[in-house]
Amino acid sequence: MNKSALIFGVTGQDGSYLSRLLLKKGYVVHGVIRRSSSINTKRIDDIYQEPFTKKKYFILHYGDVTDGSSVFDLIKKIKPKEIYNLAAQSHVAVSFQVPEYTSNADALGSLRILDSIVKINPKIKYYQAGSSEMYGKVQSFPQTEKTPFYPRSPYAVSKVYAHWITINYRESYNLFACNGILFNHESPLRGETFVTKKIVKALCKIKQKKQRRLYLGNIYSKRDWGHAEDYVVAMWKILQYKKPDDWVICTGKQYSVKEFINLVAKKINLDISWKGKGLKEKAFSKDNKIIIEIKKRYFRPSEVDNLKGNSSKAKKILKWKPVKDLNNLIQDMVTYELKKLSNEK
Ligand code: NAP
Ligand code: G4F
Repeated sequence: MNKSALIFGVTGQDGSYLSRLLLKKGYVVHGVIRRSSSINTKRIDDIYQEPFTKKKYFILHYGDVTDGSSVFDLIKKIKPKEIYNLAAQSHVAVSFQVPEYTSNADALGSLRILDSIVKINPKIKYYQAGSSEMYGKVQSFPQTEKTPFYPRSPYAVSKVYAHWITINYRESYNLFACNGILFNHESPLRGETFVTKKIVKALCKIKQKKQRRLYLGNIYSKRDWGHAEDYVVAMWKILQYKKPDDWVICTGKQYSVKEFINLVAKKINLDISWKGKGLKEKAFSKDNKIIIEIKKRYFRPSEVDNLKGNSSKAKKILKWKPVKDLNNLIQDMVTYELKKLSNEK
């Protein structure tokens, strides 16, 4: 009998990598997609199976974590062994623009799934996609499972709710419900408006003279960036461990956004030099043209300046460690972007 998993958020970066991992492991994977006016399944199109395929191992269903009845009905119909809740309005800056929707999806979405599990089958294992954003204004350094949270955005506050409701349901109803506290993870499939993807995409285009300028916000915040391909392995391991628990998943290395830009520029042999300070700071090309400008509109009402995790617990107990470092990550992202540009010729 194949194991079955249900992924909320299957069309996202992590949903795509996780689906591939589970399919490789012989799972039947059910994914929840939302209706949208234009098709948004490009990250999973290559593993999609026609509805008429006889033996289906990748099955998509319409649903939405803001719609409790669809959540309940899907879990009841599919009866999966494992549920991965990756569904979220996951952009921190956007969460200040749509705080109520973000809270509904990111906080109450988790509650809806957990409550359905209790009512349908409390043996279903549950993974909650928690975030290092929950540490926000960091209270200790580096951050571990014991570091207190200090969320700094509607997104992060919602994730803190999801974290604690997962623990509460675990303790109240004896659920196998786990929190992964994942630090930033990127890949060629990263959403276009997250800073790493925005930088790689723009610098590759600038190098080929297909774009003139890149506009960014705070380039002095620091992040612990890993590769999504490694992080979905951690999600799976978390649900295979003998008991439910909460886990920090990170690389333990930290770089600023500016350092990330310099590394990408070096990788594609783009000469850049920086001049000025604050909003007047700019990056120039070899021929003295402005290629990067800082714009106030990309700053957040409150920023998370400094994230760096410690995943010793996952390393020791789950035997998880990242395989790809920042150099591998940048290489993968750059290769993907350059190939895409050459296909556009
Ligand atoms: P992502 O690319 O933005 O994907 C989010 C997924 O959630 C998409 O499939 C999206 O569907 C879906 N979704 C959004 N609202 C939904 C709703 N109301 N009902 C059902 N599905 C909904 O995010 P990601 O980078 O893969 O991250 C996966 C999860 O991990 C998210 O919960 C994120 O907050 C969390 N996380 C991410 C990171 C990171 O660095 N990537 C770090 C820590 C935690 P559409 O395609 O239809 O929009
Ligand atoms: O790439 P970002 O938007 O990621 P952020 O805010 O760290 O959130 C991501 O990681 C979290 C895990 O810690 C996830 F939970 C969350 O879902 C998401 O995946 O921004 C990174 C940094 C920030 O400090 C931001 O202010 O880059 C800075 N930044 C500077 N200029 C920018 C820009 N961010 C974006 N998105 N766009 C800019 O132009």
